[in-house]
Amino acid sequence: MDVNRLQKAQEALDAEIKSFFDSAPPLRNIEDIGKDLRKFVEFNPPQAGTQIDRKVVCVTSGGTTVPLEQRCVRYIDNFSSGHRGAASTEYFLKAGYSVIFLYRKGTRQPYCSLLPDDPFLECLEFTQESGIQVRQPYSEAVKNAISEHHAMLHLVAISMRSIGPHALFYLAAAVSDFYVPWESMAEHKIQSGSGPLDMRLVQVPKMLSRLRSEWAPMAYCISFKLETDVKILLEKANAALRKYKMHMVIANELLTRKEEVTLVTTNEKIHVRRDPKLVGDIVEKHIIKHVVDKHSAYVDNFDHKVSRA
Ligand code: 9Z3
Repeated sequence: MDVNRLQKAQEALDAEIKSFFDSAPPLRNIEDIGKDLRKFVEFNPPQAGTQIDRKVVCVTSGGTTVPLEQRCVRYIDNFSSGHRGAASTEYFLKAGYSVIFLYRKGTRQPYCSLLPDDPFLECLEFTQESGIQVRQPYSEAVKNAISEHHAMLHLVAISMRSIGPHALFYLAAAVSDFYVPWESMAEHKIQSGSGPLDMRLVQVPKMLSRLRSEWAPMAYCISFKLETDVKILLEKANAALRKYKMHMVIANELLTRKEEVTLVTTNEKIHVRRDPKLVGDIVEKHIIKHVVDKHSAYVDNFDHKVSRA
């Protein structure tokens, strides 16, 4: 692409991103989130002169919805359960990372996979002696879930930029590719009875390249590529790697996503699968092991370059 066309493409993307953010209703509690963010940064300062081992990962998890009305009655949704993000978070914590878990309400939470789907009804019992208590089979799982959640509550948001290469983005959320801009959205519930619904969805601008080039240029960035047709999966993952300058793209197919994935980087493809013979073995355990190794090598390489400069 020549310089002129490249600049035009940049300007078009800038305009799309601006119109995407302008058309969205303002973020609620933005001040509180900002406060948490600053607290987290102070809690997690890069320590000059010491070998920093504290790494921070931002895990995005669960699906995103596309509202069709401003006073939303209906929305377009996707399948993501949030399992990948929640399970990966557990392994990141085990590996010593601080985690910002950015998830969709109602999707899977770390440390809750052993709890029943309706924890309040299933986990609790009433006894004359001690009133309401956690039933024995769930007591260990509830204890783990409570203690880990408290640790994570601190970690709502962070300025990832300030910790340079120690920051890792692990973008497992299934992000909608299309949305209805706020100004063209019906205010009230769309009425039925007037024939088929004709609605134009606008493409969500890809923020990945912005994340890499401006928002956190030193961070290690991993995105996911999901397809239903395995024949095009690796080709699409490679294209995303190049186009958005990701450090790694994790390729998965809808039906086998809990069994196997391929970690694609510029010079290798690592196929990772869970061992079905091992009880409790999950693919996230293997993914995070490789991710932690790659991120460590990236940080070492970075520190090495800085010390030589
Ligand atoms: C994924 O591919 C995740 O692995 C899954 C996990 C959403 C499949 P579950 O939440 O499923 O455990 O049920 N996430 C990324 C999907 C995505 O939207 N990728 C974009 C794309 O494919 C790139 S950012 O274009």
